[in-house]
Amino acid sequence: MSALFQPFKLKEVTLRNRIAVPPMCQYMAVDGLPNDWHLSHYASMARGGAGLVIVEATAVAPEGRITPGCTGIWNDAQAQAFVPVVQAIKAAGAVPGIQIAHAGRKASANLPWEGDDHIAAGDARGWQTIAPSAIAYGAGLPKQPEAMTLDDIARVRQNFVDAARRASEAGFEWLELHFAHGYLAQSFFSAHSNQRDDMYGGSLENRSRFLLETLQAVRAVWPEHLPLTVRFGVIEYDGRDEQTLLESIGLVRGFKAAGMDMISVSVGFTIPKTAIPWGPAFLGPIAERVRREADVPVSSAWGFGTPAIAEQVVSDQQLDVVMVGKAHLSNPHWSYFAARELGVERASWTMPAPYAHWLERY
Ligand code: FNR
Ligand code: 531
Repeated sequence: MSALFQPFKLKEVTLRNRIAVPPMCQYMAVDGLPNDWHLSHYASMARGGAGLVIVEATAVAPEGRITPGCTGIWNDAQAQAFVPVVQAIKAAGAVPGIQIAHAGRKASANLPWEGDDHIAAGDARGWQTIAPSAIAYGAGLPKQPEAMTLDDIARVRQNFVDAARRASEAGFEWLELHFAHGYLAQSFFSAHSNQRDDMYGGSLENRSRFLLETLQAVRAVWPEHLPLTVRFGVIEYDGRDEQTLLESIGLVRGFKAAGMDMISVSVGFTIPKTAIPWGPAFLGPIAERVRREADVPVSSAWGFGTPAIAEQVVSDQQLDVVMVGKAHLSNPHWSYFAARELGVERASWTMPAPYAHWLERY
């Protein structure tokens, strides 16, 4: 029996298998509005058999986009434009998820294929960024952010709440808060980027405050019967890994106590110069430790996109759900071919009859 192709129930939602398409920016939106690109992109991976399809980092406010091409859900027109995407994912048998985000000091960047750096000051395409402290990310993103006032913090927290309500109204059934990858929430947690001297900076409790307050506020509006998850960088590979992991696992326990249903374990990416041990499934053991020590269901990503590896990490109970990203860009039907490669006796189970009938015979 394949562990990867067993259903997974979280709250009142059941995934048909343990394969998730993680959020992957498409940079194809105008004014934050999803369009036919997003519709065909997300529908194709749902059609390919994934259990869960999570829509890319979608900004809760205009200045929270990474690039001018990022999606947003800061207004009702954007939420309405996501409805066909939600319906297409569901029609293909997958669960529609969305990640809501604020890019903080990593915002106002060029599209990756246009040069991965900040849009030059004075260029009308860009905007002033905000962050816990006026400390630039560095590398290709030199522009210094403005340190957020307490009013800014309250406003952005409310932006997350309003975005969650719009996501629910659009029909999404799985919500992921983007608290990872050096964006705003992660940058509150890390002392590399947060050097505030008020209640949101300094101690571990203060550096955790924005994340916990935002999770609690979103939990209050996100339907109780639907999964509320967090993607969080639990390690930075900056030479202080054990300390960061202990602090992070403590915060994950706090997320669970505040109503989080599952954690997506990732890397902090807070500063440019780190020693990330890139390689197949390198986060597996880290995710397993978080799963065990915080006693919470986990997913993770980075190099799990080989059927045998994906099967192994679920079978070994390192992960509950495997996120397969880039492999889905080259093959939206990745899940179907994984089923066949793993000899899942019901390969057609992951592919509807119009395709399966012929694929299984000729
Ligand atoms: C990403 N990733 C990412 N992560 C996230 O939390 N929100 C996002 O919107 C994006 N956007 C994004 C765009 C592109 C083009 C890539 C390649 C990646 C990270 C992604 O979800 C995943 O963690 C990584 O791609 C690693 O998984 P794979 O690709 O090794 O399976
Ligand atoms: C992070 C990434 C780093 C290195 C290789 C692949 C992916 N992602 C983070 C994404 C944006 C694109 C780069 C987000 O979290 C929005």
